Amino acid sequence: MALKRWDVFCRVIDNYGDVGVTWRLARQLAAEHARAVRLWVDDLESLERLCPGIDPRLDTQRAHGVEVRLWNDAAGSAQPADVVIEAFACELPAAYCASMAGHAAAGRAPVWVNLEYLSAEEWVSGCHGMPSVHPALGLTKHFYFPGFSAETGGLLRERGLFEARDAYQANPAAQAAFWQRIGVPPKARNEWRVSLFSYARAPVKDLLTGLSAHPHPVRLIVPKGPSTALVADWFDMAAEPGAHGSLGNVSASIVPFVEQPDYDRLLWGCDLNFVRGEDSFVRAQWAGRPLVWQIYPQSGQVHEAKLGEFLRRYCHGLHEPRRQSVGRFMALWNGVSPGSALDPLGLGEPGDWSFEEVWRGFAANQSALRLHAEEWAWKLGEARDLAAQLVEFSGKVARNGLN
Ligand code: TRH
Repeated sequence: MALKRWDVFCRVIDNYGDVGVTWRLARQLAAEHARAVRLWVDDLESLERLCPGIDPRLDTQRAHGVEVRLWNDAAGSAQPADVVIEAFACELPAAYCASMAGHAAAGRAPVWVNLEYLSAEEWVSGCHGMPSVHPALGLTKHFYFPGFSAETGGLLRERGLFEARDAYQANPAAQAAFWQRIGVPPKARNEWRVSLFSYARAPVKDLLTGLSAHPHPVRLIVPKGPSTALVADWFDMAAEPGAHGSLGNVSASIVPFVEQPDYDRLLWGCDLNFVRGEDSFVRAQWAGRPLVWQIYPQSGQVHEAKLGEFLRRYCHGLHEPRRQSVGRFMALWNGVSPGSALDPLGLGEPGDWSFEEVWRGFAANQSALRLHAEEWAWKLGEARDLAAQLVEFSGKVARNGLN
């Protein structure tokens, strides 16, 4: 069975992660797997930020080989595709589900997959691929978990991504052209470039204090977002793209929120990247450069276990004191409390470490952390990418009649 037609449903809860992941997946399914993909999004303005070619006034449009549809009330009456991806439990329209049941009754059940959020936690391997039968309709939905181990659904990674990254990182002229295009001054000698994409609660002022003590020039590059006001305040400059400020050794540039492929270039061209959520977090890993992750906060502090499990994997093989400086710095950046899920990492009591001291250790270890980040990317890149695995998984479900 060809399973040619795919529907991907995305509800934007907040920020850009939900649409960021589904837009990336939809493009890859179309470009690399020749699937006819419809991406249903309930908030086209958010998608427009990632892809300025999108016109939020249009209910239907094509972009990058994908049919982009506004998820409005009319979506329920669409004919179900061969494979239906429900991203992050976004709840398909009831009428659409009823049509899926109709197709199933006629022996043409669509493959129905719930794409879950990324987590490095162990339990994910056990739940990846699990079926669940809809109580009223009798349709089977499968849970698909992205992840870091071979027993999970993998990570989104486009074909040729590493080759494109390596070519870019080896090409100073291409980098200079990119920085100029987004309004960042040319790189000074010995300059350390740091990108900053974070949530509002990140201790940005502590970071700026830490950066001020750096022995070489530093340029902080901040795409417009929650941290821009704090940075602008520090440098006494406008909080708008195109603004630049300097204080001692540290300069800052506010840049526009760039389109998704440009954000990769931004990460590839920096020496250290502060990222958040899910998709920028994965992209920073593919960049092969040191990263600091601000995890999306969840109620009941459940995100702390996710952070701890990622750190356990990421820091494996890193020698002291690097392991400790990475662990402690990410704990501080995330405001993780004492006695938390990070305890098994043996980082000691957070009360005992100051931001300034931990930052100093983290900054001093950057050369070793860069090698580590390169190796980490290569190691992760040995696994098959999420889109390829998802295509195979859907084929299996259809063939085995498990849907
Ligand atoms: O924006 P995020 O915080 O998104 C989320 C959502 O909050 C979601 O509800 C939550 O569940 C999830 O995180 C874990 O972070 P994320 O995932 O990194 O998404 C940001 C997207 O924006 C990503 O696709 C990269 C893209 N981006 C650009 O294209 N250009 C830019 O300039 C920047 C800064 C980001």
